Amino acid sequence: MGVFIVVEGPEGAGKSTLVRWLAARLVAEGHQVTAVRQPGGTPVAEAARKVALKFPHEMSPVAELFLFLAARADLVQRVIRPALEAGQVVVADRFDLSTMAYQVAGGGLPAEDVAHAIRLATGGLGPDLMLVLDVPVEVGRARQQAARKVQDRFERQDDAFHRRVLEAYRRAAGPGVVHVDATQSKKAVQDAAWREVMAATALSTRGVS
Ligand code: Z5A
Repeated sequence: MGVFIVVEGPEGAGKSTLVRWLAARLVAEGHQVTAVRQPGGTPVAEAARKVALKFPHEMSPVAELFLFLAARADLVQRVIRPALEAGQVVVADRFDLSTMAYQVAGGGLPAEDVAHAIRLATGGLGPDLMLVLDVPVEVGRARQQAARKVQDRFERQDDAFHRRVLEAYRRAAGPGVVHVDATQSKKAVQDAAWREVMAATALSTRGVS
């Protein structure tokens, strides 16, 4: 069985940047790596992503939840599980904690019901290591603006929504959960993340041990 690493955090925290860097570093160390983003990564998941993020009309919160979970179910079954079974390191940009942060803390859906639905979608698959990048809402927004990112439905939500999302990330705890101060330089974030990857997953520097 391979190793499953998830990078989580609010918008503009630097998740995609870190996932790209971790994947490249792991490959350079001799590992086989699959990097994925959520929602996305299969034809069904990319189609669900388009509707979940770009649909111009109102959508019921439960419909939105199931779009994210449809995307995740397909990605887990068709990409993540096969890669782990082949002994690869899977690095994911977002996973279940995003759903608990955005749809539950942000959107107000009931936590227990959503947790059940997530288990159905993933078959209970969880990461070996979850790096939660922490940045204040204003810092993340400023980074997105500097990068000229086109806003999606979530980025247009009000500040109160984004603060609830951030608080949910800050409360995250449990086996394998590590919080990283992502206001630091990219290099400092990468160094901190790499230390955690080494410590938590017992990866050798040449191939999975
Ligand atoms: N969503 C949901 O509601 N429920 C779910 O279950 C799931 C997702 C899975 C996905 O959007 C949306 O889906 C997301 C939640 C919702 N909503 N929003 N908004 P996405 O994939 O399009 O966007 P994102 O995940 O929020 O990505 P992002 O805005 O691009 O943020 P990021 O990946 O964390 O940041 P980045 O692209 O790596 O970096 C942003 C900029 O900052 C870039 O110019 C970097 O060069 C720069 N950067 C990165 N790190 C640093 C540091 N350390 N210092 C300075 N500058 C930095």
